[in-house]
Amino acid sequence: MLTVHHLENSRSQRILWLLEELDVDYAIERYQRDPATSLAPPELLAIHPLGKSPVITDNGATIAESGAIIEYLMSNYDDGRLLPAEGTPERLAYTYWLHYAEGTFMPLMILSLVMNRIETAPMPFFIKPVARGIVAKVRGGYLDQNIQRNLTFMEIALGQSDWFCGDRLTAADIQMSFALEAAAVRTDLPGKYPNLQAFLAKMQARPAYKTALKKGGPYEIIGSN
Ligand SMILES: N[C@@H](CCC(=O)N[C@@H](CS)C(=O)NCC(=O)O)C(=O)O
Repeated sequence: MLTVHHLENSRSQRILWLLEELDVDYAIERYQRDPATSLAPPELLAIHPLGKSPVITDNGATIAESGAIIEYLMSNYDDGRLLPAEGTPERLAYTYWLHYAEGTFMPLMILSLVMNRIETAPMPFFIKPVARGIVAKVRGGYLDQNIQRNLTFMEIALGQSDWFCGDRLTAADIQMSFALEAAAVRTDLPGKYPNLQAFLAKMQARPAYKTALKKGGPYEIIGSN
């Protein structure tokens, strides 16, 4: 049976959501983060050499990387519901957002998490101003403007259609879900970007999303600790 190697509070939640939308039977193998470091446990390394989640195993294949997993699931389990037709503008948008989530936006969210952690890390008092100065430089000189530009870009995209690739949900929206949920805890998205907030509310209200949450266990995206 298709198995999702699911790390708590992580990106693999969106794979559970996708499988629920597709109505596919699957098993969940659960993994817990190290409470001190938030890293995945070594057991995940036995499944894939990078030891990250999501990973799925199916019919003898082991597939890592959310975008690759989504492509595999679309090829093998979608009946056309969550994948726009080939050769359409919606399909082009689908390919774009599927890659954009992890290729462009998530590196900004990871850098933001690292900066938050440096700001809040225990350290000798005389190091603090130095660390804070470095964080301020990274934020002021690079990170903040890139985050704002990307949030505005997505806000405009969602002002043009209900979902990222037109008027119906696609698997690219599911790939984008984690990016926006991360932005909701690491940026000023809440209260500032109405289309992004509406997207989050709409996706979180879907029955398949709620079922996946129940099956997946803890799902709280790490903000700063
Ligand atoms: N680009 C990869 C990222 C995978 C990734 O970094 N997963 C995180 C979970 S959100 C993880 O496993 N973190 C635990 C760790 O790094 O030890 C994907 O989308 O699958």
